[in-house]
Amino acid sequence: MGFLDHTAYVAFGSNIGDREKHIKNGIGYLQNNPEIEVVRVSGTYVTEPYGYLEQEEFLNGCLELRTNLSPQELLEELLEAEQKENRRRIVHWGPRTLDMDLLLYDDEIIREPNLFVPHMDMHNRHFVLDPLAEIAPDVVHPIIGKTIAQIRDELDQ
Ligand code: PH2
Ligand code: MG
Ligand code: MG
Repeated sequence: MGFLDHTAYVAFGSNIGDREKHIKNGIGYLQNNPEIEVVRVSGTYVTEPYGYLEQEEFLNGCLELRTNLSPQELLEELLEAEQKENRRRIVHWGPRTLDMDLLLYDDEIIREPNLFVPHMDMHNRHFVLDPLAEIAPDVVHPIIGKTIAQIRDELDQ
């Protein structure tokens, strides 16, 4: 086996407290793991709440990483990063200090009770597709069969 063989994309978001700090800490937590290399981070985007509207604006972005962790192991790291930033789950889709979602893991399709990859709603969300298109425009969505840039461009049509 090689080293850091897999490529994954993660979406991050925050809409409570010091949003930049929560995001910076979350990314730092991943960077401190020897089995993860964060290779690219998008800019941060100010976005209107989607789905559950009675909440503050978000900061959102995406990152690319290389890893030897399995998708389930990587998911655990993301949840741990959220917990370190005192994430409390009260309202589904509601306000959060830090959200880190696994979007893509190589071109794998995973349908497990606690993990859907590709993320099941990523293709409908500007707050995911805009930053993701910044760092990975040519990556192909393994179910839709189109690039991230194409999916983003077609979203409002
Ligand atoms: N996350 C949600 C629900 N709504 N809206 C924005 N703008 N950004 C998010 O990250 C977000 C959301 C559930 O994960
Ligand atoms: Mg989310
Ligand atoms: Mg989440």
